[in-house]
Amino acid sequence: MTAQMDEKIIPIYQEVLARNPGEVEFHQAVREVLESLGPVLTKHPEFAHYKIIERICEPERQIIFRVPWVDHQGKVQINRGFRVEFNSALGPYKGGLRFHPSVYLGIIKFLGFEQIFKNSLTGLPIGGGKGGSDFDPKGKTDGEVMRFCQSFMTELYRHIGEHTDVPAGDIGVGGREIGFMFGQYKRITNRWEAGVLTGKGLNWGGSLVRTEATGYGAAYFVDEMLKVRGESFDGKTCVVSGSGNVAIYTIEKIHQLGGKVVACSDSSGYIYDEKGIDLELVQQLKEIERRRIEAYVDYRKHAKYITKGNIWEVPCQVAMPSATQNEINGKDAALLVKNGCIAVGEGANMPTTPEGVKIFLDAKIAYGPGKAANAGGVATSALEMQQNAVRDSWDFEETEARLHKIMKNVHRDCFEMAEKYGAPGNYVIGANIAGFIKVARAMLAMGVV
Ligand code: NDP
Ligand code: 2IT
Repeated sequence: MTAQMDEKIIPIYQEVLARNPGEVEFHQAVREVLESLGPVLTKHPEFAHYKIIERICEPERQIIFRVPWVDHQGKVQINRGFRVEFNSALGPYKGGLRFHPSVYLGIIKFLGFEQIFKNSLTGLPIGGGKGGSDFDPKGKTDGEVMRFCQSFMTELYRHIGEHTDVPAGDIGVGGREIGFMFGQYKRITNRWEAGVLTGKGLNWGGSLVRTEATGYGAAYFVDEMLKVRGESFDGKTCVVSGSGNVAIYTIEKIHQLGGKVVACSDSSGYIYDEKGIDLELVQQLKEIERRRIEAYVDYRKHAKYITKGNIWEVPCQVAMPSATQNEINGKDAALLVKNGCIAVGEGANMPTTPEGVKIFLDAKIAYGPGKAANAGGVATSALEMQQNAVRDSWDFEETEARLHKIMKNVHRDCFEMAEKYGAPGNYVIGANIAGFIKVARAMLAMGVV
């Protein structure tokens, strides 16, 4: 496993295991944070006295609901919907909705738990939450997706609001789904309440740069880690897994910063293009035509498609996992390091297994964990909320400059906190402690609630 857990914290973790049986991803996310917190409790006995860690591990509210809808053949379908409102010490619950067949409570809870610390790291007033459904948007018609989203919102609307809980996108939820959900929320409540959802369209309350924000932010974070080491993206060979929202804009920013991305993927396989990925083509295939990444090689004959291939076998200096949880295991991590990888920035949430994280940390490469590296998406959601609150919209340059500054600050806070706690260069410890302390202080101030 990874680091040792402090003996004061072991019973807390055991209680989490006992109270949440079978939720393995949630256990993994909690363990990774708790392993960093021993020295914090030693320094701050008041956090232990007021059971801050125990309270943070228990969601404030968990909502599970039926989502019935009618498919294009007239058949009734039933999915399960979730919203876990984890922690509201710093602001309204904030976090995305994931639509993917693998979704169950353990995945939503791992994501919601991570979101608490990520949102804290942004420095903006947002609490942590997450939601979603086991609905699979793949292969569904626009009409089916609309009816599903309307049914989902017909229950969710009573739990959310601009000052309560503000959902956004995640895997399987992008601009199309946010539009259908916003339309249904508006209809049911008779309120044009922009701040209830983020990731909206640009002509109805959305913010410029939100679409690009997670990928851009992740590349900025890696750029900061490289700078500390006297390096830059310039001329570096990079690999970005996934080919969805986060992957696409990670590739774009890496190319702007002088790197060359040679491979990206979806759940069926990966493409390798030694000349550098043609991003316009990927966008056409994925964002407009909604096709598989395999189609890339129909247009770029020199490129290769490797069915069911492992993208981490492609030698690179910078790796940015941007698909899903646990996509890099110990063997993949060892292979990346062996092939000369010097930096890993996680666009996805928890994409590296604990064994993989240990290998990156032991090799002392620059490793930016998701809750820090991918914070740019939710940060720009918070900027969207700010614009909505004052009925304003900022231009692209201003919004991107704010995102860039936020990512520099997230990097600096993690870096400095790691040094302060005697673990220089360890962004896992830095992110966990910096994210935790802000939430813990707020909870302490608010009493036992
Ligand atoms: P998208 O739905 O746009 O794209 C997801 C991509 O990952 C697709 O290429 C998909 O391939 C692949 N993928 C998804 N699930 C799996 C799986 N189980 N196995 C293999 N590949 C998979 O999602 P996003 O780009 O928005 O999200 C990607 C990651 O980034 C997630 O971990 C998400 O939590 C995280 N994230 C997203 C943010 C955002 O603002 N959107 C913010 C911060 C983090 P396929 O089409 O074959 O399923
Ligand atoms: O994991 C994440 O941070 C997101 N999916 C974005 C959440 C948001 O509210 O913008």
